[in-house]
Amino acid sequence: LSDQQTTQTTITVQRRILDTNDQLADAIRRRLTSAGTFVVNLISSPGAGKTTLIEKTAELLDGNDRPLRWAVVEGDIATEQDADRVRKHGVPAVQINTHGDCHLDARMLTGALEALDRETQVAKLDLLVVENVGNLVCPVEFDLGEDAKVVVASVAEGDDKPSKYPSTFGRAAAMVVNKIDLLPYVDCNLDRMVSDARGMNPALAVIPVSCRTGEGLESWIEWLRAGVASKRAAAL
Ligand SMILES: Nc1nc2c(ncn2[C@@H]2O[C@H](COP(=O)(O)OP(=O)(O)OP(=O)(O)O)[C@@H](O)[C@H]2O)c(=O)[nH]1
Ligand SMILES: [Mg+2]
Repeated sequence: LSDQQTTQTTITVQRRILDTNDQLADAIRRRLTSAGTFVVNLISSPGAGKTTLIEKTAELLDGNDRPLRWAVVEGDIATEQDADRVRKHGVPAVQINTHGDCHLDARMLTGALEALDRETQVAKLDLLVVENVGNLVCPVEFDLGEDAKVVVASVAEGDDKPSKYPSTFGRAAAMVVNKIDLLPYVDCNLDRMVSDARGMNPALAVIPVSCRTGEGLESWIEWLRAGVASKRAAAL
């Protein structure tokens, strides 16, 4: 095969994979839209704090006078560790292991929803949080039928991540800037980070938080509740 033929074949195969994914994602979106479930796809580089944010969310929602019915799907290349961390908070969680794939896809989420349905009634959930595989590049290309992609950026990674990963930051509905307790110790210009992200995505909600100190987490919970309320209203 010539280089040109190889390129065309590669593009055709990639297109088919994404088309199939989109069809499965549409089916998930239809199902969870009729259930009125708000679906969040959490994306970040490894270690930015996705699972910790989910754990803190569980703590803040636990015992709250406006409880939410929610569940979590965890995506990792290997181990059940993140799902175990979430289950310790009494939140139903299903772990997907991708065995090498750097992102979740809609087929994997379809299987996880079947497993979740055996533990809790998915049709009755207010909120489903999907933690994607730690990676700022590939997850954004695969629609999971979510309502919102949320990118978690930690200040420890530096302020240049929005400009270097424009697809992910450009297509997110919200950017949670985590680990702000570390700002005195790391070289991160928060203003630059926010203006770079907003420059490519003016509608981006920006939520600075510290999962360590709890600072800013009430704004995160309010953002989630607003999403849950509007999805619920649309389903009525
Ligand atoms: N100082 C500080 N550390 C934090 C904060 N949030 C999370 N961490 C720490 O950061 C490390 C990684 O957190 P995780 O929540 O496991 O990160 P993750 O994004 O889920 O990682 P992967 O699932 O591997 O992609 C852990 O040691 C957390 O305790 C924070 O706000 N401040
Ligand atoms: Mg994690």
